[in-house]
Amino acid sequence: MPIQWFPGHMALTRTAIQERLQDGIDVVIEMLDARLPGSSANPLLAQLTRGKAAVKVLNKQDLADPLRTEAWLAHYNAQPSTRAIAMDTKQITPAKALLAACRALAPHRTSMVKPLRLLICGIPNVGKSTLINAMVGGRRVAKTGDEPGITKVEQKIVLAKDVLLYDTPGMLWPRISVEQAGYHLAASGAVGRNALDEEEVAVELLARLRADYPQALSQRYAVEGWATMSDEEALAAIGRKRGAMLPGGRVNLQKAAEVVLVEFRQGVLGRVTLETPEQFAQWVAQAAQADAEREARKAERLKARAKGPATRQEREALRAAEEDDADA
Ligand SMILES: Nc1nc2c(ncn2[C@@H]2O[C@H](COP(=O)(O)OP(=O)(O)OP(=O)(O)O)[C@@H](O)[C@H]2O)c(=O)[nH]1
Ligand SMILES: [Mg+2]
Repeated sequence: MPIQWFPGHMALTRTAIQERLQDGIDVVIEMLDARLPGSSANPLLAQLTRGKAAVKVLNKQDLADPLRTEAWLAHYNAQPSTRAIAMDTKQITPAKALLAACRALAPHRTSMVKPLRLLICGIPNVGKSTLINAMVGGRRVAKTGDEPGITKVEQKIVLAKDVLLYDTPGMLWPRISVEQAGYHLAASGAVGRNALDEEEVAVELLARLRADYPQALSQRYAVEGWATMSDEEALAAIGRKRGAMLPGGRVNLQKAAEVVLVEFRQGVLGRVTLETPEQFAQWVAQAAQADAEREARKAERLKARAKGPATRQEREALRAAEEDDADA
C-alpha cells in the first residue's frame, strides 16, 4: 500500500507558501531529515522557489550516519544555486550561524524598513519550529512537539528588528510516487498515525536496516537465527523477545512494530541513514519508469475503448486492467 498523507491544512500551506514567495521572501530554508535527505525533499518546492536564494538544512544530524550525511551534503552542494548544511537544531550556535549565512545571501536587507525575510518549510516533524526557537537563542517563540502537524498555520516571527521569519506547517505532496520515500517518511515520524500501517512500515524499515546496518540491529535485539529470517519473521522475533504477546501465544505485531519505529525515531538503534544519493536516484528513475508504463497502458485502454471492445472477454480484461492501475 503506497503511503499518502495530504490533509486540508497542507493544501492550504502550499497556497500560503506560494503567495508568500510572490510577496517577497529573500531566502527559503528547506529543512530535510538527515536520515532521509532524498525522501524528505519536496519535489514540488523547486518549482515554487525558482530564482530564490535557498538553503537546505539536513536536520537531526545527531541521529544520522555521519558518512552518509557527508555524501548528501556533497550531492546537494554540487547542484546549481543550492547550499546545504547539516544541523542539530537542539544546539543554538549552529542556528545562529545559519542566520548569519542567510544575512550574507541578502546583504541589502539590513534595516527595519527593509528587513531580511526568511521562510522555513519542510516535511512535518522535521524540526522547523525547533530551529526557530534555537535562532532566537532558545526562547520558545514557536510551538514544537514530537508528532507531525504541530504547526497548523503559518506564523510570522520577528527574529530581530531587521529579520522576519515565517514558520510554516509541515507539508508533504499529494502523490508520493517513490514508494520507498513513502515508507521512509512514515518511519521518520512525518506521517500522521491514521494514514499508515505501522506493521508494514516497520517491516520495510527492518528490510533496509538489515541490508545496511545489520550489526546495529543484532546488537539491539540479539535475535537468534536472524540472518535466515524473512523481514516479517524478524519483526515477530523482536516482538517475542520484547514480550509483545497476545493471548494464545501469538506475537502482537502491532506492538512489535511500535517498538521498532519508536527506537528508530529516538536514535536508540544508533546513527543510521536510510538512503544514499545513488540509491535514491535509482528509486526515482524506477518510479518514473513505472509512471511512464502506467501512462502507456492507460493510452492503450483509451484506444481500445474508442474502438469498442468486441467480445465480453475483451470488456472484462479492460475493466480488470483499469482496476489494477487504479490500485497501483
Ligand atoms: N534528535 C533531534 N530531534 C530534533 C531535532 N530538531 C527537532 N527535533 C525534535 O523533533 C520534533 C519535532 O520538532 P518541531 O520543531 O515541532 O517540528 P516541525 O517541523 O515544526 O513540525 P510540524 O510543525 O509538525 O510540521 C520535536 O520532538 C523536536 O524536539 C534535532 O536536530 N535532533
Ligand atoms: Mg512546527
